[in-house]
Amino acid sequence: MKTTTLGIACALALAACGENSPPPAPEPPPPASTPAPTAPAPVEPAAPAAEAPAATADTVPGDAKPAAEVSDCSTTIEGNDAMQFNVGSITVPSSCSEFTITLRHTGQLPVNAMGHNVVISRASDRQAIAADGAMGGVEAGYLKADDNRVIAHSDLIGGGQTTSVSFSVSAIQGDGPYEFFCSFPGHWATMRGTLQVG
Ligand SMILES: [Cu+2]
Repeated sequence: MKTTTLGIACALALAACGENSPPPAPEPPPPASTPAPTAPAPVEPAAPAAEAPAATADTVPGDAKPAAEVSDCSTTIEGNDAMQFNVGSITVPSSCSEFTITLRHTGQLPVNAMGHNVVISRASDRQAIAADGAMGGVEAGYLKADDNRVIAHSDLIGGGQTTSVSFSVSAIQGDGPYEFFCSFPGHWATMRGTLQVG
């Protein structure tokens, strides 16, 4: 019956029974009250540095993916959170004078983590366009301003968004081959396909 006795003793002399219950946790120290000189905002997650992709310019891009379905001089393609377009080639009917590519980002990641766009250029210009674009950052849509190697491009979008780009078909009837690709750093390794007039 020691417990009971102790209990009563405690009831009579609360202060003496401190050992039975842990002392109240000390208040957390107040946050350092130095007038916070705004710490440099953490730069947005380092864009995956243009890691050397295994694919080279000589590899046929998107060769394992289906061709885009085209109708009314337009097509809709998809980009996802796994850094993939759903098609590997787009053939523009020669009867079209203008062509529109709509891009749906079917993923959920935000634009600064998994942004996608559609850039149209000569295949031989792709790497330089992407390298220069990477320096512009996400705000610039990962494209250099007024890059005249870019034939056309859409906005850079995040998961759940849709964008589109239109261009004159005559612009891809010159000295190709031409491609569509995503200029987000590192993405073109998997996100590109052929673009031709057929
Ligand atoms: Cu992308």
